[in-house]
Amino acid sequence: MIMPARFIARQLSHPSGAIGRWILGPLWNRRNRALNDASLEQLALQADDRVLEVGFGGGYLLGRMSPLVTDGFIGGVDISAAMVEQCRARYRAVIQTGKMDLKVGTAERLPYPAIYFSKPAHTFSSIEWRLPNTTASLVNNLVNGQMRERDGAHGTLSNTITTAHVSWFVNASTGDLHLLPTAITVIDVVAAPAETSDDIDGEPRPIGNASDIGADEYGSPAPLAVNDLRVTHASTAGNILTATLRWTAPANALTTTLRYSGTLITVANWNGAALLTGSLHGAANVFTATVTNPGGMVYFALKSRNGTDWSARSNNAFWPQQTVYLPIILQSSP
Ligand SMILES: [Ca+2]
Ligand SMILES: [Ca+2]
Repeated sequence: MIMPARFIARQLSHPSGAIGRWILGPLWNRRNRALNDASLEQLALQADDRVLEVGFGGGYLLGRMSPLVTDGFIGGVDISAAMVEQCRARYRAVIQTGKMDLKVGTAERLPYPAIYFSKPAHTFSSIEWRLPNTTASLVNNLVNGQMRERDGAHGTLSNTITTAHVSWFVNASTGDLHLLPTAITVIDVVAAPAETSDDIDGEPRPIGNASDIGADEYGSPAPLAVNDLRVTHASTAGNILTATLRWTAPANALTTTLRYSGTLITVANWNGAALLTGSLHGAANVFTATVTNPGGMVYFALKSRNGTDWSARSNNAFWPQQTVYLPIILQSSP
């Protein structure tokens, strides 16, 4: 068969259709067999590994890896829809078990945006910065592959971890890459850049004592301050005041702490106000306080906690409440 040189070159860069399927597939396999055998040896695959091959071509390495990765997962990405179609047919049985998935894509635009692969089958980069005259700042990245420059670009790295471990994440096999509390290598160890005020969940950074490395900030944000604390019922017996307090419980609150004082409770004097309860459930929205009335006003305020972080102080509720009636002004006709 004679083909124009330009046509062959185009087929090699992006095989398609019958020619790609029947000629270039087997050709690629033969040419790359030695390279693929070397890759396979380097990988030292375990049964439960998660492997990604970028540019699987005729699928030779997929076939070599499949019997070894019996309890894991093999992902494959190739730029050629024809090669993907051919290999899907060839490995239909494995694909039907859910242990292999082949997609059209490129290394630059992987169709696995949130999947942890324990062993990329060919060396590719988790993050690259490229093009001359580029100066990149790469901060607080958590990856499990190399990061590198291309084409003469410049980059400065800080707080980079390239050895992310599968055990640090909630469920890497399903793409849930939220951090587990055991990921102590990356939790509460850095300051987030000023431009990065939230995490991949849209939750504010930091949560806990400091920010975390990677896309996820572990934990729940501090509860919002309660702003509708009020006394809904009160009675006195001698100098004992019994007051029912109500409020709207904020999200993320695990515990609620209530205090009272004979003076307005401020941020500065919060710790000096007398403790009513420090162990009320975060979802509670009512509390009956029994206090000795020092005479004059009694002020109440609360803070909520998500386990580690406090909310701001609530508004003050107070007793006795004073009801002010505005005068009615009649406008008389002249
Ligand atoms: Ca944190
Ligand atoms: Ca988060």
